[in-house]
Amino acid sequence: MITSFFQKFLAQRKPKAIFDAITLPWLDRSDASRQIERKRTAGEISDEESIMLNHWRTEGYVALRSAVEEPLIDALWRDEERAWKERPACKILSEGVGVTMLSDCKPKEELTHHHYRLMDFHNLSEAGAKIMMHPTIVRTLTLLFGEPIIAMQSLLFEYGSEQHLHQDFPYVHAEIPSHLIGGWVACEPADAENGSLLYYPGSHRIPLFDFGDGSVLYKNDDPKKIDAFEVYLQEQCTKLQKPLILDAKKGDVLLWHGALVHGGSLTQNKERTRRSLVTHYSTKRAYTKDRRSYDKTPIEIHLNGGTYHAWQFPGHEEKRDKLVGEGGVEPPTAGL
Ligand SMILES: O=C(O)CCC(=O)C(=O)O
Repeated sequence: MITSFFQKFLAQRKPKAIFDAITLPWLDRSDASRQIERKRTAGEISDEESIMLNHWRTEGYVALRSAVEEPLIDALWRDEERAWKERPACKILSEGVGVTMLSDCKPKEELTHHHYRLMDFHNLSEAGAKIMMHPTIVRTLTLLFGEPIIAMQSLLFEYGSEQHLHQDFPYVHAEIPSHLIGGWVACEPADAENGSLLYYPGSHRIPLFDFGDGSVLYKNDDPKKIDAFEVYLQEQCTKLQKPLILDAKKGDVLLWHGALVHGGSLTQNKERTRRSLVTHYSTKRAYTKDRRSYDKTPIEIHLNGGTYHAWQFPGHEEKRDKLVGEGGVEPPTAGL
């Protein structure tokens, strides 16, 4: 009785932000290593998968080397090139400008900076959708979440983002904040010189930052909270091992926990591109509406055992039947 009063008093004095314990993904629970071993001995997962799942549990990321076929990546970038010429309905996020339509954007050569990304290009490019929902990626995500998965959004980067250290869940809102995984597909070699992904192994386990009233989410209310959050992450990460900079070959994939601290490393050679496709994934349970059209019933597209949503936007048509063929080796025909 005294203890519980004391605990309650302490909890009130120091508000904590925590993920809801009931809905935590299975690998974030305290019995995860026992559950992995149980599945391995029951033959539900292989020895290699059990090693990967334990790595995820302690480090917060997994690398899938040579997972995506190069012709599929080449098809995606042919679509990207065409999009800049033909300017279909597509959003672009660029530094100092925010989100605009691609049709309103200056020609690429006239942009004064390289920090731009095409948003949800998978809705225009069949190759993009096939990469985002690649069977190896979907299978791994399904193992990591332990339930059916969905892609929430994708970002197509041409150059290193140089994005500050962050965790994804405060900004990319799943209905269950702990149900979030980031995926990064190297569309060409990436390393420290062209500003590859930088990440702190094990940082998915640091105490969560309180954005106010115990909330783990940033609600676009006060940019000063972002500054405080970044200072907090930096402080927490100095207690961990040194960050890694992803050294990737074309077709390599990195999946990271929604709470892993990461960012874009500073680009040493500004002329060198760093093509990559980033996707944020959740579970079907935790992402039931399309964030772009909250008032509409989402149109689900099923691919390779995973799901994503069609884009319900005036002027956009989801032309799945006319896009790049199997393997991504045909030239792109439509969808742009
Ligand atoms: O690709 C990068 O440089 C950073 C991407 C990232 O941090 C994100 O999309 O969450």
